[in-house]
Amino acid sequence: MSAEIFEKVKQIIAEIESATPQTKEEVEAFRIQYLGTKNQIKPLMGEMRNIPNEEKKAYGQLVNQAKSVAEAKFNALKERAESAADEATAGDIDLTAPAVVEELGSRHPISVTQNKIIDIFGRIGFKVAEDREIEDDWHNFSAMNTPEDHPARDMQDTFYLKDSTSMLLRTHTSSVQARTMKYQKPPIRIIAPGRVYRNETISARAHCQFHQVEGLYVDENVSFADMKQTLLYFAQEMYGPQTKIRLRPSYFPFTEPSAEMDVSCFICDTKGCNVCKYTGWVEIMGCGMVDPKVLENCDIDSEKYTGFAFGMGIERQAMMLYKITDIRLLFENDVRFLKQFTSAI
Ligand code: 2U9
Repeated sequence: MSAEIFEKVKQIIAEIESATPQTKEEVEAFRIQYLGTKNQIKPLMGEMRNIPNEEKKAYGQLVNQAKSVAEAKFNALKERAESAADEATAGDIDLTAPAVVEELGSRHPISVTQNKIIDIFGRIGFKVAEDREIEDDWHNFSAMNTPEDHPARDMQDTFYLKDSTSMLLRTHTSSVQARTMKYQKPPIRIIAPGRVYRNETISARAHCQFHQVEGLYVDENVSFADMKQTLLYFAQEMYGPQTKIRLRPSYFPFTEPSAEMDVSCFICDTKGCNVCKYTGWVEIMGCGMVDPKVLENCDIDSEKYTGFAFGMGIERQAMMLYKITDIRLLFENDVRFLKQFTSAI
């Protein structure tokens, strides 16, 4: 009786070894038959009760052998099927096809221009100062000697925070410099780049948000001549070594005397073109000697110290450098526009 049962297990092992399932369906049928929940090997263990004690060990080993032969065969079949599938798809790959090129991003022209300005002033010792965009009225206007009834303070011109008459979106980065003067003592040599906000109607030439770089140099004996030479250096680094500058008298509440600075037109070299509107000159910034009242407002002794300051719109510089005719292009983030600018800085 037990010999018959032994024979049955050996037969099943032989069947497993000689099985040659080919298709996916045949391999699955093999798995169900020998390894599934109702497989043919399981009931063989139940036969153990009919095996004499001295043969039980050998019988158990034989049934386990059947199980491991089935598992090994199934694993081999599975591996063969997987590599066959790989080979099938390998045939679909066109090794001569060009590689997919990952698109590289590019720096925004405002960042490129801002970095260029920071770099130029950095070379003559100006450090970058940054601070908050939501400011209080004092640092944005009062410290800067802007009278209570100045139009810039009007709701029409400045974005105030909801339900506030004193918190606002800064209208210039001068507030950064007011903070620096209040909390650090001279010598101060900084440039303040950053985003500013003004309640303006959006057009090709103006936007309600734009970027500025302002500069400030405060020390003993700082003169108008120092300012002129510093700004000439900047103009020639930015627009080419042949660039000439021209200062025209102007007015700002925070500087006295004040001036507007033009550079000789880098398109036509002062011969006259539509960029300089046939004047030969292009305005690039405002500047002046820091008004003594601004120094005093920020607890700096105006008898001992003097300073010069300047301010420029980065969009204006970028538009001139890259011949961009509509400021709105700088805020739309259209990749077809942005892709045209590549720079290492
Ligand atoms: C302090 C004292 C004085 C910064 C200055 C200008 C002149 C100026 C405009 C240029 C175009 C603003 O972006 S724009 O619209 N700026 O003309 N800005 S002097 O004067 C300061 C700054 C800080 C403490």
